[in-house]
Amino acid sequence: MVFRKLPGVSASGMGLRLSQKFMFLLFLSGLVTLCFGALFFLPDSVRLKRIFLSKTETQPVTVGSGSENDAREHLKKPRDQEHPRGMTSAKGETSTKLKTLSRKPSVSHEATEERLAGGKAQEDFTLPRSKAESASERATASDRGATSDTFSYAKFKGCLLKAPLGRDNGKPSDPRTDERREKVKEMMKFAWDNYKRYAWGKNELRPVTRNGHIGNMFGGLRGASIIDSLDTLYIMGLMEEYNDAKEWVQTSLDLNSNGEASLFEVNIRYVGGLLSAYYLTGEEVFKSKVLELGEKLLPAFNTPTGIPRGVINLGSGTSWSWGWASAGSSILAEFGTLHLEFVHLTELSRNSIYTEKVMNIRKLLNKIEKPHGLYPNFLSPVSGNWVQHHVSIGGLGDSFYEYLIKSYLMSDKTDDDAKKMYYGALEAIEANLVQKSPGGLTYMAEWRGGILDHKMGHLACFSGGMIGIGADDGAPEKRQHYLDLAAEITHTCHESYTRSATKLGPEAFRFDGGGEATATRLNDRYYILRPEVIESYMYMWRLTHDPKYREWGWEAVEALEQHCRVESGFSGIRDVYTMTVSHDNMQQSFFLSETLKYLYLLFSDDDLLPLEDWVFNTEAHPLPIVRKTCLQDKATQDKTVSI
Ligand code: DMJ
Repeated sequence: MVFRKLPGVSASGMGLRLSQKFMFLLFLSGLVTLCFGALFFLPDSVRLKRIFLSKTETQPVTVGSGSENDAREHLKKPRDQEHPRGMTSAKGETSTKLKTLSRKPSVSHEATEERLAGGKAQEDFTLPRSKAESASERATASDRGATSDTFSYAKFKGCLLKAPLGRDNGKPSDPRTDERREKVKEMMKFAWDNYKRYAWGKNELRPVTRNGHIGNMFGGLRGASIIDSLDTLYIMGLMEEYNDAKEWVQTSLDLNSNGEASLFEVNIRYVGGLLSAYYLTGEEVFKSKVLELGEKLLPAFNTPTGIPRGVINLGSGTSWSWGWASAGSSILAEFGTLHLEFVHLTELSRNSIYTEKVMNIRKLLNKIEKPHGLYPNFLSPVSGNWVQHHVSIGGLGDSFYEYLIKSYLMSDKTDDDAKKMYYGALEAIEANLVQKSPGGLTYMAEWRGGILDHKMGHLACFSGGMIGIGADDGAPEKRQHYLDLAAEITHTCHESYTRSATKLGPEAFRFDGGGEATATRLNDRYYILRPEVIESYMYMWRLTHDPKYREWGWEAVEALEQHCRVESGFSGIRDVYTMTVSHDNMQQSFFLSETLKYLYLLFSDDDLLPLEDWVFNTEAHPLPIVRKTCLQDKATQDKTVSI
């Protein structure tokens, strides 16, 4: 039987006309496009979206920022139940696609070193965008005149005024002080030994349950307690422990993580910790690791204004704003706490890109209009405008101010913009935030669009030390005034400790509702081994040598021993006002990096890490003052000799 082909009917056997088939295909492709398109508009929590989109385009898992929401997260819920928080995506600015780079000889010093060391990157020509961008940025920077000389550790050492560890490692001549210092060293060894025994390679120790904690602040990086401890172990002369830590960095610190990290936390703990370990010891491994890590942070700055977002995927370079930060804004204490480390990344790499990134932030902040001269805590990385008018010297604002004065000091007092901005900010803080309580206590209130919140956070207690170290460099007639203010704030913070049952201070204390320097809200009563109050004691001791600061430090040691020391480490407590303590089961890495280091320095002679040569980053990692003229003179001398 012969089938006759009907006119206008396709041969496909579907029985459709060509035009009908075309219409059908058009409809089908429209439907498919619509379905995939719709995925982008689904809320980020929808599972379907996570399945269909690549990981880097979905929302990352992380916790809050280092300045206010960092470590207390674990107090709210059991760690094991931590879950993703919403974030504001910035995928528009930073592509997450893989790019194939053409083979090109590397121009960077660190890459050369890596090749010489038989490093892993030699044959890897398919790099994620983050790598690609920073490689091209690097090339641009060197085109723009990054110096060709390499960093010389010997020259750097030659430009220090004093030996970093002093004459006798800072050993005090007074036997009682020496005994106290030995006690702090024992505490460090105890904290470290337990971390090593139960949590080696994890980020923190959980001292009650005797296991490790990883968390989600560091984007898959591990060993936060190791990196944070390197310099403390070294200055305390705990050399066996320091060597274990160094070996771990050599063999196990893997920077090729692909997780979402807090730019701020990675910078202050990992970059800061590795930098100071390098400057103190001259061990090349710390330098090569920190340069490798520094490069991974650069894509966070790829925003319309160059103000980085809070969260970065260390593998892809994609960055996000914290979901809790209003309208996709960046946090002052986070993007304002990069300067010290980034200047040193430029020093070590001889690549100006790092300094350019932070100078750009500085320029924007300098230019932008400030309400009453104050710097609000939230800024849009897209428009470069403030997002709301909450000002605080505590969480969300704190270390921005600290880094202004420390940038000036670290520049060998040449960075005049930093100086001007610091004293301008301090003047505005004094005019708007500094208060005196009816009981005569000086404190820093918070400012919400002109309305004062009479609360001071533990975090804000660093400001005693900050105002103290800046006292010498403002107007000469204000020197004593600044020293007095620094002493008053430190006194108030000490009061917040003495007014509690445990003699440890709460997370936040208030000056309204009848009380003074006391937490009135239940959820402000915890203490998580934070350093800020002790940090101010240390600076005030160095500046005044008033013995009360050492006594106050010793009170803190006794309280830590009594309430925070558990069988296998140190733990934060949930309520400083009750003697039947409940432990939070967390030995924060900053306890090893800051709290114990500041205590040790408090009971040491001033020539251990002298302030003439070193500034401490906000995680207490000492960074050397950059003596440009001296370094240049030394370079000229070298040339003369070699001619
Ligand atoms: C540390 O990580 C740093 O001091 C940071 O600036 C604020 N929070 C903690 C300590 O409290």
